[in-house]
Amino acid sequence: MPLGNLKKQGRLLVGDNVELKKDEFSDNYVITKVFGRFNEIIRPKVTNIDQILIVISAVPKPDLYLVDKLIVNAHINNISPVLVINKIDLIGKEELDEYVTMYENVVDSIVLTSAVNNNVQTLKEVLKNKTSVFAGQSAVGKSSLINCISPNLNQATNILSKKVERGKHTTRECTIFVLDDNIMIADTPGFSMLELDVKYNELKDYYPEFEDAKCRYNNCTHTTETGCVIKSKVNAGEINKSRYDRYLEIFKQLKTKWEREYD
Ligand SMILES: Nc1nc2c(ncn2[C@@H]2O[C@H](COP(=O)(O)OP(=O)(O)OP(=O)(O)O)[C@@H](O)[C@H]2O)c(=O)[nH]1
Ligand SMILES: [Mg+2]
Ligand SMILES: [Zn+2]
Repeated sequence: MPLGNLKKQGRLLVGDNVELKKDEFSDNYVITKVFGRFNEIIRPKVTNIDQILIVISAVPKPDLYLVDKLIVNAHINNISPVLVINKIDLIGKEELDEYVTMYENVVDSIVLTSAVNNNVQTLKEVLKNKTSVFAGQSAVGKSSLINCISPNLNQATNILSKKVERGKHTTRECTIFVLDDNIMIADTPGFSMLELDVKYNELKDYYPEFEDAKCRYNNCTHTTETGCVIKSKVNAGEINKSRYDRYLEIFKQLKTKWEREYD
């Protein structure tokens, strides 16, 4: 069956491991088997991924709700989340420090890059011997970074729309590249919406900074309960307040959705 049809039916995803057989009568190969998947995510739509590279940049301004949701999604699917702060040639020190402190204890690593200055050495190290996927808003520089890592790929890139400082959705489909040093990396179209597939009272399980909290109630959601250790830690400045405020908002949205669907 042609590749396109298998993809449309959802029977084949970018990242799938397959068995190929050479066609007897032509130079074509046919897929005879799709092997089992160890994980599968919907946004970006990929499978068998070791790490997700969440890319943010100075412009367009990061949507930190999207970043937090991508991290939750990574943890749900046992994928290691890495934050890539790109366009560091444009970012002020204060803003950079803010992102680093906000996420240093939340993601597995933070990598600073600049595609215009060809500053991708650390990123290359992080990619070695792994299958990775880029995720993030349009125009943060995902395809530009891939081009720096492997210039002969020459992925299309495009400038920001000046008026609204929004990307132009240049990359249209997800493509995986096999590079030297055992690097497999998928470039993906930028996106700004992500729906989490998690029950509101389980959201807390995917926040590393909430781990081992000894709140008064065992099943404390760290929202309105009395005797909540997490709230005290936020007030004491031990947990990042803006991450916590976004947690409360995402919790509220998930709860409203749940009540609409199940109550
Ligand atoms: N100053 C600066 N500009 C960059 C950097 N990286 C990328 N850009 C520019 O940002 C714009 C968008 O880059 P792309 O690589 O197309 O962004 P993308 O994330 O692939 O966007 P989509 O494919 O739409 O999701 C281009 O004009 C790039 O030249 C960087 O490190 N510094
Ligand atoms: Mg792109
Ligand atoms: Zn609590």
